[in-house]
Amino acid sequence: MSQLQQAMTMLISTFHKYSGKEGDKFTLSKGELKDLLNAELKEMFGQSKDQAALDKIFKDLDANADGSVDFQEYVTLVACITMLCNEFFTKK
Ligand SMILES: [Ca+2]
Repeated sequence: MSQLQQAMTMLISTFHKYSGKEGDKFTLSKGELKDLLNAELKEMFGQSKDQAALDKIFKDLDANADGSVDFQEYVTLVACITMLCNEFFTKK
């Protein structure tokens, strides 16, 4: 597999590692999102002990406001972070 294909596979498997913990297997609950952010993205979000901050992130991500973060909403988050990283590395 190419590096990009590996990255896509990792993106998918990371989502399912957390989405399968409780409730709907194919969406992230607020608790699952918190675990994912703390374990996988803590350099970007900090260790989020602040419930209000987590509530806001969750609300912003839950674009269709159904109370869970689905795969599309998760990929949007990762894509946004990736774009910010790219801007950081290409800034002159
Ligand atoms: Ca949703």
